[in-house]
Amino acid sequence: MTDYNTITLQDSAETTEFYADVISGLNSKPKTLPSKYFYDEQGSMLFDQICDLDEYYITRTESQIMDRYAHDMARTLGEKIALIELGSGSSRKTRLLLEEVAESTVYMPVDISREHLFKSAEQLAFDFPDLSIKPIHADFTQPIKLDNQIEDDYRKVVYFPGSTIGNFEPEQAVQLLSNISNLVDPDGGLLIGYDLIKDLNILEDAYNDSAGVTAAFNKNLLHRINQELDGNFDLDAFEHQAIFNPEEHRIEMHLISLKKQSVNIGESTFHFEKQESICTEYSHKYSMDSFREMALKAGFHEDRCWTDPNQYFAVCNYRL
Ligand code: AVI
Repeated sequence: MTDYNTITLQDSAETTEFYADVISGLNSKPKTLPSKYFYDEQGSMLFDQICDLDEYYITRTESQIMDRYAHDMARTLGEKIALIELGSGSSRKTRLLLEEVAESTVYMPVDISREHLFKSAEQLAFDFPDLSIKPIHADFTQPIKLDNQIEDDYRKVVYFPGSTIGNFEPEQAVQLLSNISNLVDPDGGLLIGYDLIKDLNILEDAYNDSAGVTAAFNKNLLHRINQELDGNFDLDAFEHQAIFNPEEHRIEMHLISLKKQSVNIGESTFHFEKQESICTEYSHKYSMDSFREMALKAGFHEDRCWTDPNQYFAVCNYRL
């Protein structure tokens, strides 16, 4: 195994935080669970399957944009950049960008799932032997420390693909973008992919796929609570639901209790009414104007945008 010089989180600290977030989410009204906990090993695998679904246009469309414009993007980013990718770095779109970036690039994938991070970093190191890779095991929703891993003459650029920014509520999204602006210094940048508002049926089908993979992905969160936090959720007593909220411009994912029931997690007990929901994820969709406005609140100025012919998705470069 490659001996990476990495920054890691403590397992016990992760479990404590997971427990605290689950208890607080299930005590709130309406009940919620944070979507960042979808991504254990099984959840990451299910998410990879979602990305290959016909209905899930997001990955395919972003890949098409990268296929066509990665060369252009890499030229826009320039030489001597530290490319800090937030979220998993195993995907095809990352590869398309890495194939085009200057040789001097240092690639720093940041991920909360240690397994996924190291596996994909190993694979990338094999496929891109000349690329300098420095994985960082961290929760990118918190300010990230790079601990002098980058030389001073490198420009920091955060790459945040996949429309993951959409999983944050607008206020949190601005906070995250502000954290990114602090991380990259005044000469740094941001290359970000986000999902555009489109026909309601296309949106809802993407989150209610016919093979039931998204449903399994959603329910895996309950399985994870059972396994890691001593829970006793009956997965058959909850149903996956995904609906578009036109006022908030977002897909909302829920787990609906199919009966009146109680669930134990460790020492705590939670009561559910029949049809009561746990909201597990928001996936916000933007217009190019609304996203530009939001980025500006964090100090980022739009430089260039690349999109597909249907205008389903956008990848934009920002400068401070
Ligand atoms: C990671 N994120 C951008 C996905 C999305 O589309 O919001 C997560 C997802 N949830 C259900 N399907 C995919």
